[in-house]
Amino acid sequence: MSRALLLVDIQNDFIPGGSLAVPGGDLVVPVANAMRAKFDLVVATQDWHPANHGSFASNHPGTMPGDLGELGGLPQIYWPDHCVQGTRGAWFHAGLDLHGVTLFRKGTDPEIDSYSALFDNGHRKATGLGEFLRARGVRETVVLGLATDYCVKFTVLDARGLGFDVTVVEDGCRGVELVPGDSARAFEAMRDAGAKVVQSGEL
Ligand code: VGL
Ligand code: ZN
Repeated sequence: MSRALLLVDIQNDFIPGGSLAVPGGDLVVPVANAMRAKFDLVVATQDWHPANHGSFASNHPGTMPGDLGELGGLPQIYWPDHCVQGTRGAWFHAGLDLHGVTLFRKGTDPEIDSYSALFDNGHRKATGLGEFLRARGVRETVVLGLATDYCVKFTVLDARGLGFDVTVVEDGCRGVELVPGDSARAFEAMRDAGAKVVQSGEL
């Protein structure tokens, strides 16, 4: 049985100074780098939006970041422009060790958001990451990154839904916390779905 490390969206726009900064987002980088040596297979996901992406408040006149709207028939939080394809904000934190890492991009369709690395938000299409992992004999995924309350959470829930064993590294994650307590609630939801939540030192 083999396991893979999933590094979720450790991109400049989610790091303090970025357009959708996650408090303490930079602190997950050393945790990610320290974990790498324990894994043969490491995947890094990248939020990768076109400039006209429908999750951006700027593409819905009269709305502001943080507003709740709609996209493709689903409720959608409108975000600041972030992780626009080809921009510095979409690239990984400069300190993240990407050696030998496989990249998966998501959120490329302007009409569809994709918090999870495995499916879009409406579960209409798989990204291919689930198949990629299965084809390599992966049964267990270890997940960390940004943000706890969005992309980490939905990646973990979808991985559980596909039948993977999932361990989340709590100190390797940070949340947006639009509402205080969102990260704690996200970890609860992940536990309820059967994920193990651990500290990096335990692995
Ligand atoms: C994310 C909000 C919008 C994330 C991505 O990576 O958690 N959050 N796009
Ligand atoms: Zn996004």
